[in-house]
Amino acid sequence: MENEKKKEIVFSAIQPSGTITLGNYLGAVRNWVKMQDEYSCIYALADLHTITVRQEPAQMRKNIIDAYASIMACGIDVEKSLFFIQSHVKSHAEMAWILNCYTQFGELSRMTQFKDKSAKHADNINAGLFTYPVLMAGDILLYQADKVPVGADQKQHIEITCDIARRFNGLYGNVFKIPEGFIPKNGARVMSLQDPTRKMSKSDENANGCVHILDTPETIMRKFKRAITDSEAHVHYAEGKDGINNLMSIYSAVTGLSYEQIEKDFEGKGYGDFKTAVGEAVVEHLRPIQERYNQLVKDKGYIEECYRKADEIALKISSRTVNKAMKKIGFVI
Ligand code: ATP
Ligand code: LTN
Repeated sequence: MENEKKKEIVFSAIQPSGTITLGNYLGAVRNWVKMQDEYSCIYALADLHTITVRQEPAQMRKNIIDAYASIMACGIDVEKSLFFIQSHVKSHAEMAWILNCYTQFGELSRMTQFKDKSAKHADNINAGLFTYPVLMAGDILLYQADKVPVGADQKQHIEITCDIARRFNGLYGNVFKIPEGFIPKNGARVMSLQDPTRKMSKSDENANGCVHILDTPETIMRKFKRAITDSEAHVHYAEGKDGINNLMSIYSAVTGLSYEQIEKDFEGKGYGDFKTAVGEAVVEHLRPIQERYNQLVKDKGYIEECYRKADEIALKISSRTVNKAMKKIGFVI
């Protein structure tokens, strides 16, 4: 009887704005993989989101296919989960427009990611950058998702999604399921190896701060060996030791060891040994992912087959929600 219970729905997405980072993987994608058996999972490449920042067309095309193959290589199984490309499913743009009219200027002005990104791209503070969380809210609400696995930086966007959904439901009845964020205990906020007070990001200017899941073992080792730490040379987790805390959290996430165990294992050893151990553990963890990726990219036809199939199903599911919302609002459909 138990397994006849309807599975809860999981939705999440990632921008193909560059190569997938260790932060994306530990904060989000790894959980997507883990949730595939227990939940009915729907994942997307949020390519519509990426044009809030200027993209070079040929590079963007390449990034989309590479990101799709990378996520599959991380363990997203297209037989179990739906994995589609956002721009191929027109419901996303439609829902974003509708929800824009149920979102207040004031609440969008409070989004910290908007503040950060508009400071970073001061020459292009476009309306899309401002309404980005509304597109994201639509992504989630279209699929009536119960849970949304994301890194800690997306917490505020999940909250605004719930606010918009409650507001809409308050006006028109139960149209949207109210989702819940699902943020991992370990790896929710991987920091830059060069500035451990800032999150590791695909678009970091300092390439040494960010580990990409497809970096070669040599590159990964070099980046970890150069990671910024403090001058104490004692491996333990403590306030103010941002660099070491970050390395411990990465090490713990890939080995499964507790902080206590790590402190014990590295007692009397210096930071050099620890950095090497973290680098090696990450290299080993990523090795099978890189092998699968190298196999997958050889067959672009297969990749296309996978996303086309998923795009079609996603369109069917999401159109139902668009129609329901439009009917309630008063459109003649
Ligand atoms: P960009 O640099 O283009 O803003 P990003 O690297 O921040 O991109 P997104 O595509 O915006 O990545 O995020 C995809 C997922 O990865 C989200 O769930 C996000 O919370 C998670 N994520 C991103 N960076 C980190 C990080 N440093 N630590 C943990 N999770 C992260
Ligand atoms: N904004 C997200 C990417 C994203 C997303 C979503 C995440 C777009 N749509 C829906 C979860 C659910 C980000 O990580 N920057």
